[in-house]
Amino acid sequence: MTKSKNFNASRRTVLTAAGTATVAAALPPLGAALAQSAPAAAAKGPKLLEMPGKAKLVVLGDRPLVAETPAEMMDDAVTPTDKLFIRNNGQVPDAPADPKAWRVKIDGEVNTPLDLSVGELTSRFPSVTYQLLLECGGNGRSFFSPEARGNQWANGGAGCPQWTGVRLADVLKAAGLKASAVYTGHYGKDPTLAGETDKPSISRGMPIAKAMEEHTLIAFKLNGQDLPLIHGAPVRLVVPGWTGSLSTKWLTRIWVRDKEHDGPGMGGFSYRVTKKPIVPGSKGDEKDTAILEAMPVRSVITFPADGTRLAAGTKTLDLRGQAWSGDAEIRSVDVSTDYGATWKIAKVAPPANKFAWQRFTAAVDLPTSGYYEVWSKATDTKGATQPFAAGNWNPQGYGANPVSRIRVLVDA
Ligand SMILES: Nc1nc2c(c(=O)[nH]1)N[C@H]1C(S)=C(S)[C@@H](COP(=O)(O)O)O[C@H]1N2
Ligand SMILES: [Mo]
Repeated sequence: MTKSKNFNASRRTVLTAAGTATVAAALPPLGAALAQSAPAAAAKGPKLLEMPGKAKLVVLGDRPLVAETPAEMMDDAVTPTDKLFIRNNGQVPDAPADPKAWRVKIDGEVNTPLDLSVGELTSRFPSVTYQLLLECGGNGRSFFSPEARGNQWANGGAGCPQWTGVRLADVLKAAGLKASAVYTGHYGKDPTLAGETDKPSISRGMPIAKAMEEHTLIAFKLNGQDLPLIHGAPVRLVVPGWTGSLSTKWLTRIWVRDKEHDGPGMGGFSYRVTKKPIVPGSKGDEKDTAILEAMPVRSVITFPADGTRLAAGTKTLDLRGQAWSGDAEIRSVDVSTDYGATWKIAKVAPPANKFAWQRFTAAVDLPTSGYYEVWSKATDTKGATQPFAAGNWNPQGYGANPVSRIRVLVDA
């Protein structure tokens, strides 16, 4: 399929005058769209979520339900609840009859195991509110070539809403960590895909230092409202900046371990990247992997939408986007309209707090009519930057963070 046909295919969803209409459906990931060999498939567009309380997210899978946020829906400073992505590994549990009576256990390497109701949790420990980045470990996976196993996320497996909860550190201190405590193991109430309730659909954990970080929360509110069931009601972990799989929904237990946790989702190639680069598409060696912890630096252009047609005579474009890096702040974002030949420095706002994404804006010149790709590239305070192509291919496809790209057409 040619680039011009691609524009035709997307015209039905795309604005006709600069910055005035909204895009109802996201294009497939850029690489896939341009390589698309079946125009009919592209014209049909992605499957969109139909769920009360949720926006029309792009459905990546039904069983389990996985849905991502199209880039142009990531434009809000604070992610509204309806636009937050969804990632389940099993089924969604039934809504608790009495949320305040829901219990969370803290056991293992602690002096005093705790078994707290949500009521006790919220009355015994101070509540804090932060804007915190939640990002699926597989975010960006679709940019890998060849395709890696798993949900084919573009950049929309991430969001930055406001969370209210108690600090996990306060709860762990109340339980009293033993000297042997080195890792956590998390459990939620969701049945497995097969419907089993006696084993976890996923059970991941983190080093104690991350558990004790002041922004790591047992959260009970999302954007000031009780957590919706789909996002983990009545309580969930929020482990900002690190793989989203640590942010256990429907939280029932934190097992403090004396060694690295070994629940489902900790072994094999799950949430692991290869220690040395391997041939893309090859099998790899499980023994030569390291757990993915912090998510890599990423920027996403959130305005205008990919595939936007700009009115004839448009000479400048006011771009907007979000940028973040799991464990660092954003130092700079550069934007290009000529495939990276030249770059312009974007304006980057400070984060609302640690682990919040940062808004970038730039006015870029479009000297003539015609087709442009607009790229954004973020660099974090540790000096890590986005590569031009997803690197460090690994079998389950973690850590793909190439430059963000949109296509615009200035009509002659
Ligand atoms: N109990 C439970 N918690 C879970 C999951 C799950 O399947 N079960 N999925 C995890 C993954 S992989 C991600 S990316 C985040 C997604 O959170 P969200 O659906 O609220 O966006 O939840 C995490 N917490
Ligand atoms: Mo995830």
